Amino acid sequence: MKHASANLDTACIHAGQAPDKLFGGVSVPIFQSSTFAFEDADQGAARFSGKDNGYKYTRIGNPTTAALECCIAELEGGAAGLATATGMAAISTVFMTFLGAGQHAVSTGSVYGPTRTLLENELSRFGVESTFVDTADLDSVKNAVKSNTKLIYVETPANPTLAITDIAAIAEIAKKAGILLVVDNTFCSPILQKPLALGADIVLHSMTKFINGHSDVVAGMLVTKDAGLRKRMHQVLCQVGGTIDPHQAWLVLRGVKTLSLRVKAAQASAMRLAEELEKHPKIEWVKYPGLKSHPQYELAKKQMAGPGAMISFELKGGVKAGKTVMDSVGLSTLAVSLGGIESLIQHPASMTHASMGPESRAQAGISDGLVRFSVGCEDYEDIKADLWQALDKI
Ligand code: LCS
Repeated sequence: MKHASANLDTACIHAGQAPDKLFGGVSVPIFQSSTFAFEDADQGAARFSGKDNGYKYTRIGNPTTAALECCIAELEGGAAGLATATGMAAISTVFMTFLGAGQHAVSTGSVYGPTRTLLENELSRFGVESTFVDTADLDSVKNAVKSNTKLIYVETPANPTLAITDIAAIAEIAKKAGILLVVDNTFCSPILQKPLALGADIVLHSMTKFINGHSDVVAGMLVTKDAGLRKRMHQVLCQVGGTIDPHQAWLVLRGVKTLSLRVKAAQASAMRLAEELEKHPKIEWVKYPGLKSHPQYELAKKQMAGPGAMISFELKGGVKAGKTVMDSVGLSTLAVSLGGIESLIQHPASMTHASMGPESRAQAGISDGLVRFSVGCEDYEDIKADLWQALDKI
């Protein structure tokens, strides 16, 4: 591919994004067309039979979307990408493609709430079984794998506990069992973690988060180690219809150009903020992969290129104190989602992970007082001053 580069800073800007062949536009054109004209009936038939790989209908494929798929596949070091309308569309495509009635998945317990609910409450209606474990504990993963297990699903760092799973070790377990390993890399983005290089078969993203980075798009992406896995998921996605719109794909291409810059800037502030929060008298504990107090600090250092921009903390005074802080921030926005250019704060137990219910949350280690902070790219001192004045209100 033209402009391909092993350097991620460069790849964010150029991968899949060569100047267009028609007029030389430096920005990838938005092919905002639902359908594509055929020169004649034979060409139409050839496109549908697969003899001609030209475009036919945007639910099945689109040039703007293809540029984005190429870009993220290159950033993740994969063979192929498959863009989806949302992160959940990517997740449901994986489950619907590789799980059926009587088959079983093992998943990280502390995953994004709707991922767990999809398996536990919805796919269970179709006979899909699932077991949720602390995937940081390798023995509990080994013990959970059964003869009908088809895939292991890992989110690391996990939302919102920031627990880290050893991807390479889980890949060994999956390989031995002859099953797929799928990793949700949303919290890291390809700038900080490369699950395919560590042995995963499929890596997925909510591109709503760091990859797009501007809190103005919902989108998802699947990247596969080999093209065959993409082909099968594409078949399912085309039938189910969770396709990304070309304009949405273009917005993500625009966002991804600054991915590396944004992740590094936010991460630098997150590191300082986590260190200072840990010393704050009103804080019970802080979870951040860059802190030595994180139970998997060494593993995070080995597996990730940096600790990222997500911090979870618990306040002395529990839920009441947390509410006070969330109602008192000014610069940071009280909103769900994460990985945007702006700092966002939220309460998982009553917001993003409410659908899981209290039992699943307790099993996953999501305490009622946990507050999640997505550090943005504002000036560090401004972020800190705002959070500190909110802490003063407790
Ligand atoms: N995976 C992770 C790790 C997520 O955090 C989310 C969304 C998804 C997948 C689903 O992506 P979506 O369909 O929303 O694009 N996480 C959210 C969160 O923590 N707050 O709001 C959304």
